[in-house]
Amino acid sequence: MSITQDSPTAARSGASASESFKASKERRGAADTSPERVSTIVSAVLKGVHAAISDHDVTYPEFQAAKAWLMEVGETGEWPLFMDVFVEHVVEEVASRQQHGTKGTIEGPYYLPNQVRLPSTAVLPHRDDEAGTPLTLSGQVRDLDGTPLAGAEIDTWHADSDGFYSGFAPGLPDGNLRGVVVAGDDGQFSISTVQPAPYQIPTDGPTGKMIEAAGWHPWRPAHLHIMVRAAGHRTITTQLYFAGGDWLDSDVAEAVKPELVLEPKVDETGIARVTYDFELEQA
Ligand code: MBD
Ligand code: FE
Repeated sequence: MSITQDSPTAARSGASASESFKASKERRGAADTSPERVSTIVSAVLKGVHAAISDHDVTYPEFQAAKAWLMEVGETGEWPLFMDVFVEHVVEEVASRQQHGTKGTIEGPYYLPNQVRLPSTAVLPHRDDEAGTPLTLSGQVRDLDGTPLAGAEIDTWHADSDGFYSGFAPGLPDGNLRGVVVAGDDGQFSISTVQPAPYQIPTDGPTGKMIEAAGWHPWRPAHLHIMVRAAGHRTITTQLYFAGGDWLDSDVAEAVKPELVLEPKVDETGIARVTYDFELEQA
């Protein structure tokens, strides 16, 4: 790890994640929630907060510190980061109760739409001197009944071998280690890239400071983010992890599922190879 002078600051990655979220489709007001349902959910959230205060004798200084901290999360733009790390996994768990096929998991704050489209056998955009173990993920996209899904899109993004995401850290070329791979007529794909490093929540922002104040660790295990789309099918948003990697059993974002852990084998040329097939249900 080289988290030295060109580490992304929390302010920058948090603010970039906020800008990216504001530009996305998932906007306030789009949920169409009835007043009764708003009342039910907001009451439940407040009840939980009230219970935490009452059960643990929260003091005035602690209450004021909490207010200052909440303001700082907003001012630094870290709400998307905080929400995706500490809350999204439960929303995903609820959504997944109705879903079949490949397991999903959280999207997180670092997806960017409209990345370069690549053929079914593809190398993700990377720097000439991109560090990290070469990694090739290949597989097939299928319907639940086994029919190959021709032209399915495998939209992939991941951190580099220092744990940084392009678009959210300084010094990385736009689109680095991001791409939309289009499966062939047989639904097959092969994506060559490099092994990502674990991701550390920026320790200099309010999310990182809260984690430190609680004595927790700020790490996510190494992962590939993948969104799989095919006409007439439900889009899967998921992540793939690596067996034996650090933080696999203690992901700060609680987003690891056993079905999503890969076991790549390094071949004689030094490339870590692994296959993973995606199964999409009809929309
Ligand atoms: C990430 O890379 C990520 O995937 C999630 C879910 C939250 C923060 C950073
Ligand atoms: Fe991530």
